[in-house]
Amino acid sequence: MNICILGAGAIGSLWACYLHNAGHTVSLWTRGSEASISLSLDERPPLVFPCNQESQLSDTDVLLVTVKAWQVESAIHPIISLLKPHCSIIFSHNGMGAVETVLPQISDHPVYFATTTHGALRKDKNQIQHTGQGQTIIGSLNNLADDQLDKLVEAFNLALPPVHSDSNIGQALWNKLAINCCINPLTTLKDCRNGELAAKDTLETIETLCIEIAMVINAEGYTCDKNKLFTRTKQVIEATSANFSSMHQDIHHNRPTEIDYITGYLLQRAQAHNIDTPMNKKLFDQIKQKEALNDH
Ligand code: KPL
Repeated sequence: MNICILGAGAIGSLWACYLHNAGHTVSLWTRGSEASISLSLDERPPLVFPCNQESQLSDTDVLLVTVKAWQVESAIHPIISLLKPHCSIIFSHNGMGAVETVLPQISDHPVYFATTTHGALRKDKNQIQHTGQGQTIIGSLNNLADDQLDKLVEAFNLALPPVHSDSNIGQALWNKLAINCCINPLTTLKDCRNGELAAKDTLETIETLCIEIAMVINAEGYTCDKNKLFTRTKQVIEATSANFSSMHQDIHHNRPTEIDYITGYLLQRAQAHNIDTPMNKKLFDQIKQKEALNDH
């Protein structure tokens, strides 16, 4: 397939290398004007990808959008008219609420969401490290997408397994969002690695967050048990103990965070159901204050 990756960050670059190695023709699309980008995956010889080539974009079968939630609209808007009619569009980012804003503009395309737990680190512009094996779940976001879901899952699974399809992608997204609501703001405010959240007083805060989050997820019509969520959060804290969360890294590098699409999305849905979520609100306000001190 001809695959274009919109956004050459850590996860986008990781997929670019693995999809290329699986035999696909991969190009990149970035904010810059460079005509090619060289990427080495885990000390392997560099691969050179064409970049920002309109001819390549107009022949793309699959557009994989790996920019952050807050960049989705501005990144995809200028290129929609360049895509061929049946080009599949797969979004993959932390958080919820961003794709809804662009769905009406791309309703002629099969649209999917992919959520992944792979760890990737962009060591510099040309070096990408696969820091943690994970898995990927892909689900359809519109009716047009259902027909080709299996074919896409098979192609992505051959490139970087395991990849599964999920007919209830909303549940998978809420599961991920719940974990991000617990880990990302706290690691950012405490300026620590994920593992340090296992301290007793922090776990009490996380337990309160889980109670609030489970109420919202249930009100949205999805399944969430507060005790299971607490246990799963502790497992992720342990499994990713040496990592700095993505929100911690954003603040550290003076970038905007995804808070509006993580805790912010939870608060919006809580308000719609008249559910009180004071602990999540407190963390949201504190991250907003920290973000305002960044000059981006
Ligand atoms: O997804 C993550 C993130 O940092 O955004 C977790 C699961 C918290 C791992 O760091």
